[in-house]
Amino acid sequence: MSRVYPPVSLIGAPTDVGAGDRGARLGPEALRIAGLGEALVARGVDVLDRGNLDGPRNPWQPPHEGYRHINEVVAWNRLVMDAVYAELKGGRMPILLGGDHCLGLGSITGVARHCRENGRKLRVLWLDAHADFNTSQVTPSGNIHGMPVACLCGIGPRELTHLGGDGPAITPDVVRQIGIRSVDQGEKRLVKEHGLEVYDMRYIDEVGMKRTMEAALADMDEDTHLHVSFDVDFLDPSIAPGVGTTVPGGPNYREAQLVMEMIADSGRLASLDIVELNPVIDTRNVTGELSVDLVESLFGKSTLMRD
Ligand code: Z70
Ligand code: MN
Ligand code: MN
Ligand code: MN
Repeated sequence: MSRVYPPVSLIGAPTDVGAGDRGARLGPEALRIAGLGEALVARGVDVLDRGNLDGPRNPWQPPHEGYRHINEVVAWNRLVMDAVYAELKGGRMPILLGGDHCLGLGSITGVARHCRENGRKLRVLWLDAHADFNTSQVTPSGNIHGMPVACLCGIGPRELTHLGGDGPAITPDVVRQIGIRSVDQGEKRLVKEHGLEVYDMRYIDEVGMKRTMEAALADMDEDTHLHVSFDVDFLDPSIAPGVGTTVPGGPNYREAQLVMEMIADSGRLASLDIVELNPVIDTRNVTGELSVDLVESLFGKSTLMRD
């Protein structure tokens, strides 16, 4: 299926305030150097690089009352929420260049507001090794990049669950998680309690990626806004070493390409996060380059068919 894409805006959010390792603050630049903008232009997409947001530095402190750097996390997420919302309002597709995954909170809160105001149904695909559904009670680390999905669903501290002002951004039924293979003990209970739709690696191994994606993309229509939150640690570490938290047993190159191609074929992609790329840990930006490769597929690049 060919599709004319709306104009895209790249938004850099160079921070790792939510992460357990420093380096994701360099993600936006690594994605640019890997040729993200040029690759989209080559796909025929109109691209504007808005540059980087400018938030507080990473104070690199231990957790306080269960959270690390909550004030800085709030500040960065406000900036991201406003920037993402403004692009959608202006008729452009925001691509958030993280930055760690705590920024998914701001990004999706901005997207949810746009959807509410325009009567659009939201679907969130969360591509990740982790469920990111921790709270201060159950987190092993206090790192807020392990909490954004819970916060989006209204579970967490008020500053984060009410980032958009008037209550949680989404309900759990909006979310489809794919590639999950690391969930903490208490987090597991919460994920079940709230009925998240999780396609973990066991499911993918048994059923295959094609049928997994068919299920995750089912029941969307022309009123659906599809947001993809792509944590690069979704990918198997053998192809994507440049992330803070590698977890073995992730999707391989071909499975990852299929994921992106099937999202492209759905024709519903309307906003995107690329997060957790850590060039300090990477090998010659291979993970940045792979991410760009996958984004090309997400924007309809294919070998012969449907180009
Ligand atoms: C763990 C925690 C996490 C990303 C690591 C890890 C969370 N569940 N998320 N890397 N992207 O500390 O909460
Ligand atoms: Mn729109
Ligand atoms: Mn994540
Ligand atoms: Mn992750």
